[in-house]
Amino acid sequence: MKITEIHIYSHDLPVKDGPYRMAMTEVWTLPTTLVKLVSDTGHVGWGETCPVGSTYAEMHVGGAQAALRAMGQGLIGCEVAPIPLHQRMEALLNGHNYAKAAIDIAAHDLLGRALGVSVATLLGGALTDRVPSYYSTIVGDPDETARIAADKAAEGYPRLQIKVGGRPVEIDIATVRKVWERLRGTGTRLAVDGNRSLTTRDALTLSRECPDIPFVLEQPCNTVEDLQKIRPQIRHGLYMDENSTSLNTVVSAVGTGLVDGFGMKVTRIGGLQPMRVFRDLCAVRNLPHTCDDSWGGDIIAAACAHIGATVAPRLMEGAWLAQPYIDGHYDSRNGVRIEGGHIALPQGPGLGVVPDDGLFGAPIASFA
Ligand code: 0XW
Ligand code: MG
Repeated sequence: MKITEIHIYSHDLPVKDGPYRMAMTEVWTLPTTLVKLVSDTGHVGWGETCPVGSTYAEMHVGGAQAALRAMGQGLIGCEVAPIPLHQRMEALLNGHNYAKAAIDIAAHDLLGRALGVSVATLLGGALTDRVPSYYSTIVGDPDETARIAADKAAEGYPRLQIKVGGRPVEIDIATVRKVWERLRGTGTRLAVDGNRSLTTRDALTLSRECPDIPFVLEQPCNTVEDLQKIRPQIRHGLYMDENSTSLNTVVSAVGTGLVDGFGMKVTRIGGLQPMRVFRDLCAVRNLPHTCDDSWGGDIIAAACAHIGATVAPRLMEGAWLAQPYIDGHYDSRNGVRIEGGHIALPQGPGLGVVPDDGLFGAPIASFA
């Protein structure tokens, strides 16, 4: 089964009650990029990639679209199967994992639809049909953040991620303390995410001032070297998010014991094929991780839910979705939703989501 057509679409996802605010990023509207693959058997598959602005990670919408245009023609005639597809993409373009991920997700969707099985089945098999999510606060006022945290825990989220950074560390410490006052005894797991913004000094202060609060510290500082520097001195588990840009970085971080887990994004690592390798590496070393993405609509949400469903529940830290921040769905019947802090695994072949492509207007590029 070979690729005969590729269509690329651009679509805006405005942030509901925006902005979405992290330490170094504030976004109001996210332009997402969708990919539709058609095979010589007449099957269709959808992929998506949606960087959360242009400073969160080494990715931006212009880069995604340029990379997809650069690869488009060379992918016509390629086998719709993850391994030949990644080989072909590597031969066409070095890097740009987040653009390759959109093709990879579309190929998994198409293959699943052609074989009549779900993407989770292609990835090894679902262990659950109710995938845990987690809620992420924005960088905000300590009392307001604690109120939101208590509400979201009561709603059923098994885990919360509190954003910190971009301000005096004393406010971050006060925020984490107020959140913990509300969460203690609820069993809700807690991550504190600096999104690369803290100095090593402030990361150490935050950890030392909260020795009694059992959070994991997610990507507090900018570089792998910063993480190596604080690692022996912090009192909390250390998770890597933005620095884990490839399987190579993951292998080093896992092999050297630098981290206790990961916040992992499907598009940053290059799609579902590398994501399943990542999942299996983490399983070997008993490392918990998320299965999510930086932003995106129903296609990204479904991809995260399918890979998330295949992770051993004790290692699954949740699939964050942008859905609570977005109005509407690509598929009005089977749109992916979080209810009670969990995601019902989309049913049906492939991703289980069939977008109404009328929503996206004319393609910005097509290849055949
Ligand atoms: C909370 N997220 C999954 C969504 C935002 O894009 C940032 C990200 C993170 O954990 O850094
Ligand atoms: Mg993070």
